[in-house]
Amino acid sequence: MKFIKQADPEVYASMQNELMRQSNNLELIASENMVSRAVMEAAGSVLTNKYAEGYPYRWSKKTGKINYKLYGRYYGGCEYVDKVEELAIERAKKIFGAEHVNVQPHSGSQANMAAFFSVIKPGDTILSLELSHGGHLTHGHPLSFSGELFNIVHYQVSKETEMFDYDQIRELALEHKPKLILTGASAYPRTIDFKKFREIADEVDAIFMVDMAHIAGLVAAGLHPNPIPYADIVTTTTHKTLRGPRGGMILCKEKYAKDVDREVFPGIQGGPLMHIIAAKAICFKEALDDSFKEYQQQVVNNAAALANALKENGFKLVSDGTDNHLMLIDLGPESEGGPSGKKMEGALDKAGITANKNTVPFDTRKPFVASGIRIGTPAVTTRGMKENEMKIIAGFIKEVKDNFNNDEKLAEIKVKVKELCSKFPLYADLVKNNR
Ligand code: DSN
Repeated sequence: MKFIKQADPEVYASMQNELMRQSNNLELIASENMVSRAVMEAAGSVLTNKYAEGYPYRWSKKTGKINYKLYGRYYGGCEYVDKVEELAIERAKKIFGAEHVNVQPHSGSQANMAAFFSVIKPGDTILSLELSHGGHLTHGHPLSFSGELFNIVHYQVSKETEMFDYDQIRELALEHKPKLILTGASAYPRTIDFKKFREIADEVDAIFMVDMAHIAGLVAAGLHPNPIPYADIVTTTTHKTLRGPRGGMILCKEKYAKDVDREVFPGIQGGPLMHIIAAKAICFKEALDDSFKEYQQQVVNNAAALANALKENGFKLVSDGTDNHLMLIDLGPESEGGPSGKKMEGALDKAGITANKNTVPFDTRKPFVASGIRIGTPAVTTRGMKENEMKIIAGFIKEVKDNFNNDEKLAEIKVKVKELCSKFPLYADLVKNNR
């Protein structure tokens, strides 16, 4: 970062501090990961200079299919970025078996917005998972565009199992006749049965949409059922388990392809971020390699090992465990006297462990305080940690909980965390060069 260091020492200092935070801390935020140097290089490349409104293809009048030989941009000089976007699209189609892919959404939220606009209209009814039960803001929260523009009906998880109750979802669908049924979650530790959702959607003649942002890497590796065969339209981010740059993507059946393209551009976005699309293309190449499958298997194995070790340490987990890359610790209600999610998040931070507070189903605390902590294994697995380290991490989390008000003790744990992290170096050359 020699140019940043010279041009802007203040930004440089913060970036340097962030590098060291990522290097010295245990990153357990379930939606975060650490990208390869190739992905990072693309995200910081000359492609940031290029305007490329439009697409690297046009729809052929003859065949009705996309044709990469036809110029589909509103700017000249796009011949090289065209190739990059084509590579990203074709690789994503191959990974997930999708009929059509749009790699231009700047984020998961924008992917969701464009997806909704492609298939339904403002005022239509959406049936989706409630945020406090593991859903996402853009799945209909009143403060999100989704809640403002659409009529939202939410399903929740079962009070007994803390898992999806497909009978309840079906009943709500029959009662409210939604135009669109949406599944996918930010904090749901269990496998989602897309076939059941499809059957419910068919029964009420609804569009079926899946937001697979959290599990996309697992899906790519065949470790979670693929929603593509069942859903009309699927959205994802590329930076979570998929381990690419921060961004979004839409995958859909061919019959929705033109509408999706039109809603992304010019519907809700202007120029695509070509440097990020290059980084997505590289991420997809990595995802097609056998080593990616091994990585995802280890993510799942580590999550299972961490969940077991947490339970052995006396923690209660939402739904009693995990099938995927994440788990939710239920810290119990205020009356039990333990820390809230907010307090625990702060204590973990002081110990060099990064996670986020999260509501648990039927939470009695406010969302900003919350009674849960969400934990995921994608980032620590990228660093090379395995089951043995998961046991050590569970021990750290237990120590933090037992000492959440004791800053001295938390500082002692932080030293142990740093020692563990030093055995699994992250961006070692960057750390060395910038010290
Ligand atoms: N998807 C959220 C998360 O899981 O952290 C962020 O939008």
